[in-house]
Amino acid sequence: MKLKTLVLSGLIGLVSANAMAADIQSRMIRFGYGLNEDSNQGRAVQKFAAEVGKLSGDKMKVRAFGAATLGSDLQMQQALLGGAQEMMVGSTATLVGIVPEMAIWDTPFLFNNAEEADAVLDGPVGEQVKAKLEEKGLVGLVYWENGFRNLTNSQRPVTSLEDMDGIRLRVMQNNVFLDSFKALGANAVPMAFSELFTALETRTVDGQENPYNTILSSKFYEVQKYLTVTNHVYSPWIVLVSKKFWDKLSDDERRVLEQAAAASRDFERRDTREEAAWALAELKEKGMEVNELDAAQVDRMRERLTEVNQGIAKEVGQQLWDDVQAELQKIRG
Ligand code: TK8
Repeated sequence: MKLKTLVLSGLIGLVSANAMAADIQSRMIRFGYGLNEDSNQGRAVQKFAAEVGKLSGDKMKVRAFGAATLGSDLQMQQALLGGAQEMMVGSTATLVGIVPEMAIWDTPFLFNNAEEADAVLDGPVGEQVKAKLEEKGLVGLVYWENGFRNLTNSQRPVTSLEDMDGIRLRVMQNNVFLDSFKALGANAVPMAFSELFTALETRTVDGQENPYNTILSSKFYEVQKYLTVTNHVYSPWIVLVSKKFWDKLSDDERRVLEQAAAASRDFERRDTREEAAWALAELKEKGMEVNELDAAQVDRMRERLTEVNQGIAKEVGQQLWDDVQAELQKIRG
């Protein structure tokens, strides 16, 4: 054997020896997600699957199902609760029916940049909100970045608040989003992401809002002409495990999932930010007309959107609201 092969097989031997010694059974994990395989979400699920394989000596296998083939976020959540599906990733916004505190992340303009989001989500408050899932039958592993959301529509360039008037806008199935866009004058329609492309194509709705990455990977540019840079809210994704499945796992098996999730998070955030940095130019290239809002319009929008803040504080509890604000103060110095 060549030296390289020897060293390599030695290494592989080591990994599987560790996995062998550990208390790891052969496990099949069905992991569902909403976006296409060729998306930041799909790539990160692949990364997670590879890590789980590596850390478990290939005993634990992740089978990935993209493009909502296992159902919408809400349907997958139900499947996890019932134990019919082991894992998923989706927007925290779609979880508010199970854990109302998740609505804190829907606060318009909560974070000024991704660093603030990372610090709060990975810090004590983010952990505390994530931990609420457990008593409801879900285990939250890590937050991924969906990203800052921007507005698209097929009707007209939106450069002022008034331009939003009457636009039929799909929003996530979440009250904060519904109230926010009603406050902006849009005709907001809650709808699952899995139905969105068709709804845009058939003009059942005029517009939607999502990060550049998603507008690109879901090919919304094919059915949406206008994009307005609003960055109105930062959306996290959260990686979930069915508690029914989790309860069957040994400590070693749980550690495999936790370590793989942490690796996938770091990968996903890097990948998403790299893609977001060039995605807008690509969307222009694909024919979208991109509009920026001038400072006065941003202020007006911000003012209108923050009308919903009191409602959010009520929904999540004043204490949590204050804790997040305090944490942001600390970060901002
Ligand atoms: C994907 C969704 C998506 C979200 C939305 O399943 O619904 O608009 O941004 O990422 O969770």
